[in-house]
Formats: sequence, structure tokens, C-alpha cells
Amino acid sequence: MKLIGMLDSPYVRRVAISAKRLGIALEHESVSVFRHFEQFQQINPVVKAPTLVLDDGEVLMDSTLILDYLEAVAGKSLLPSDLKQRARALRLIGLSLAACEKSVQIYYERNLRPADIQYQPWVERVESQLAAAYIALEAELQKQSLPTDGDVIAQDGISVAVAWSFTNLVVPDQVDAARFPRIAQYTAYAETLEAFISSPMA
Ligand SMILES: N[C@@H](CCC(=O)N[C@@H](CS)C(=O)NCC(=O)O)C(=O)O
Repeated sequence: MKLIGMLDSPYVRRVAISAKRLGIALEHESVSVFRHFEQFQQINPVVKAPTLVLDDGEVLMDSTLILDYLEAVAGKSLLPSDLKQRARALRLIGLSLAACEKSVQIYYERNLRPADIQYQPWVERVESQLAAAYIALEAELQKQSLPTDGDVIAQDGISVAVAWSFTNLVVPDQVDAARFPRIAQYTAYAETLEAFISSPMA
């Protein structure tokens, strides 16, 4: 199976890291949705990263759906089966994915939209949503921390750390580590794990 997309996309990176945690070897093609638009179109006309090309040529997209498929292939899951723990993991993942989406929106606004047609109320709305996602995540980690003993990182930890590293890469002015010490500390730990080191963002 081939994973298509750049690792500076948090969605591609969470799939790459999760596949390693699931014991699935994926071929990786670093095709950019911007710099290699036409090449990407040949693989997936919708040009969404990540794209997963299955061995029979079927094309999947959207990180969460790709992870659903990879977990079925692996016959194991990076989510807890206990209902209460699963709901908490899904909440952390949802907040992390929202933080990724809002970071991407701010980044696109700054880098793709000409300065003279930027719409400040929209930017402020997205910035407040990004802050809300990290405030809620920090509160969740204050209530209950993620495990840092042994190589036990699961989908919640992967998504939290990938999101925080990504936001710090693309819109660092939006996040102050001092306001989010638990997220920052957990990410620093996750980034030392083999699955993260071998799937570098840049
Ligand atoms: N919900 C999707 C989001 C994927 C996404 O938006 N990826 C970005 C790259 S970070 C992309 O494909 N951008 C190109 C575009 O949307 O035109 C997922 O989880 O995979």
C-alpha cells in the first residue's frame, strides 16, 4: 500500500506514525498538494493528502477513514475498547483534528489569499476556534494525563502531538507553550519516540 502526501501535513503524519504503531509497512510517496498538483491529480483527482492507494489500486482518502482501514488490515486498534476510555480518546482526537484544521485555515489564509482581500473577521473567528481547541485539550490533559511510560502511544496521543507540532510549525505565533504546558510537554515526549522520529515533519 502506498501513502501519498507530505509529512508536513498533520493528517499524513498521523497516518504514517499510526501505521508504524500498527506494524504495517507503507510505501511513502512525498507528493505535495501544491507543488505537485498535477502529479497528485493523476493519483487522486480530488488532490487530498493523505491518499492511500491499496494494492488492488483502490484509492482512499481522509486520515480517519484511512486509519479505519489500516486498523482492519492489522486486526488491532489504536483506540481503547472500553466505552468510557474510547469516548475520552475520541474527544482528544476530535480536538486535535479541529486544531489541525484551524491551523491549516490560518496558514492558507496567510499564504494563499492575497493580503488585500483578507477578511479579518473570518481570521479572528478561526484564531478563536484554534485557541478554544487547545484550551479544551489542555484542560483534558490536566484532568487526566496521557501515558508516557513505555512505548504505548495510541491514537489520542499521536493526534495530540502531531497537531501541536504542526501548529508550531505553520502558525507558531498562535500558540504559547507557557499557556499549554501539558500539551507541550506531552508532545516533547512523543517526538522522541521512534515512530515520530522516523516520520519527520520537515
Ligand atoms: N479531514 C482530512 C483533511 C485532509 C486535508 O485537508 N489535507 C490537506 C493537506 S494538510 C489537503 O489535502 N489540502 C489540499 C486541499 O484541500 O486542496 C483528513 O483527515 O485527512
